[in-house]
Amino acid sequence: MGSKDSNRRACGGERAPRVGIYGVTNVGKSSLLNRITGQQAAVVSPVAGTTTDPVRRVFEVAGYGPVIFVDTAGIDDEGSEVGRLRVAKTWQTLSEVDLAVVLLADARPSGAEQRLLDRIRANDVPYLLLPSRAADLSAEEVLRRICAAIPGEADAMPPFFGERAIVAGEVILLVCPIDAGAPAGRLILPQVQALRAALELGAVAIVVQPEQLGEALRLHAPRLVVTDSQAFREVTTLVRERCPEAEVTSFSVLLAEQKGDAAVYGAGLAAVDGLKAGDRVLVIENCSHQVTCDDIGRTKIPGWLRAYTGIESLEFTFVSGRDPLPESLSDYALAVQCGGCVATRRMVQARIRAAVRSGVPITNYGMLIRKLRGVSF
Ligand SMILES: Nc1nc2c(ncn2[C@@H]2O[C@H](COP(=O)(O)OP(=O)(O)OP(=O)(O)O)[C@@H](O)[C@H]2O)c(=O)[nH]1
Ligand SMILES: [Mg+2]
Repeated sequence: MGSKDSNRRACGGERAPRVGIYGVTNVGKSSLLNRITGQQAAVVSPVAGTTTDPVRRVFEVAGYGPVIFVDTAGIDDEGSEVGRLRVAKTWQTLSEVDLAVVLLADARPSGAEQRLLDRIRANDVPYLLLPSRAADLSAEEVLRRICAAIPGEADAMPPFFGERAIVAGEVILLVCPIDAGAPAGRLILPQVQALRAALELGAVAIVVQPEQLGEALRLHAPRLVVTDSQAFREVTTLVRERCPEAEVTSFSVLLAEQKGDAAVYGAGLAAVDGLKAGDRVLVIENCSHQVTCDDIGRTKIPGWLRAYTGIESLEFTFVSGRDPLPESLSDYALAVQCGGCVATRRMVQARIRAAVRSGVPITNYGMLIRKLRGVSF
């Protein structure tokens, strides 16, 4: 377990891996969760279909760190409409988990279990098979096997500043507006992640609001300027004028590179110029927050897209948090994915794959805003 621990520390360690528990109804999924956490986390009963919504429980594994376990509804619970809804919730969790623990009822997988394994493989989720009820394994042994099977995040997650070889002592300037959209009393996650990554590189991190950028550029010659997407135009203009050798990017573009797929997003961006009257645009956000009047995904992006294309009749659909993407994805002319700061890379990648499979061009908030707000690179 030690090497995984150092892997997770290397990437910041703030994200606990998620482990889903899957199998047919009554196979002992909830009992296993309770046994390994030593808690009554999930309801257990002999009635098939006891677990309905996924149950998530954080558990600190000795010598490893926190793991989020996700207990799910049995995948064969399809005899009723409500059962089918339960199973659909189980399938959704496949885009969030880093490891699937599959409890097999018998030595050989049944038809339903085989379909489960096919789904897991189709979602590229690593999995661990455990024998029926895992009753002859101690909780410690089950945890040991699970932790050994969780892929190291550092292996999968590129560094926050990507391929930029930033040298200790170089200045990274972060532009963080404290406006009506900023949460009270704290920075948002991408800003914290950028600060942390800059410190790890030994860079000199300077943080300003857009109004103080001119003063900061008078005092420092940054190698990299990272701005909130909304201030892209002003920040780029000023940096080009005062410090032309500095690269300007945004938190959302860095996240697009780290968790998304810059090439797919770049190709998706081209679809903006082909949008037509009545086209449908899907806006995908991974966090869930109260919608405000100047909400970036709900208000600003639709407004900027309508203004840029001159097409008032664009129709927008919004997906937030862990909600599933619409069934009829191919009805959309464009999908726009947020940076995914609170999402796992796997979750963002799953959504990109779904769009690509349906032939829907997909791009990212930051890259789209950079285009719509008239900054050419
Ligand atoms: N003897 C024995 N019984 C078990 C074991 N694990 C679970 N059971 C029993 O099997 C029944 C179902 O257990 P659950 O943990 O609720 O099964 P589940 O897979 O979560 O079921 P659903 O939520 O309905 O999909 C309960 O009566 C448990 O007491 C085990 O290891 N040994
Ligand atoms: Mg259960």
